[in-house]
Amino acid sequence: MISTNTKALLERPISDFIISSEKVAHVQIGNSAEHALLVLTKTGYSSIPVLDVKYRLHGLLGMKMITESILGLERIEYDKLPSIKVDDVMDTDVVHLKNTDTFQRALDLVINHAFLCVVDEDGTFVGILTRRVILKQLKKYIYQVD
Ligand code: 2BA
Repeated sequence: MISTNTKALLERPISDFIISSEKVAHVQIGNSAEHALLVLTKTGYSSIPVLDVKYRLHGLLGMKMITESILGLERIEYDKLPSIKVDDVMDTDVVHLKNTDTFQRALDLVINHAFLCVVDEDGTFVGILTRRVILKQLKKYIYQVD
């Protein structure tokens, strides 16, 4: 039996918890793997969104995808980095949230994803929801009800 308080938390809109797009490190379609490697290294994030000029979400890019793309038989072929495009190596099968989704859907999804991209009704990227933010809200809730 779900209490009224829990129900209220699960039904809260995720829009309250989004890290807005201007604060999110990203790369753009057409960028080289060399540029993406720089962004990932400088920001310290293991995976970031890939957007187009209109801020539409196309995929996710992680360090592993770049490394795999330059892995030769006997060495890492760094010289290939400038000619590889992020479009060729990104993961396009991205589970994402709509800005109208609830905390409950986000909670279900952050079990398997460290963060989720959030898009509006036009498919424009509005930001991300991280596992950290969800856990902080859960912690706040647990201490309140105890
Ligand atoms: P990761 O980069 O693997 O980071 C895992 C956790 O490590 C983060 O969890 C955060 O607690 C910490 N962390 C890593 N890099 C950090 C940094 N530069 N500054 C502060 N803390 C850092 P979450 O905060 O839950 O983030 C989950 C994932 O969301 C991150 O995984 C990253 O892929 C993505 N992410 C978070 N904030 C981002 C941002 N502003 N731009 C792009 N991607 C972001």
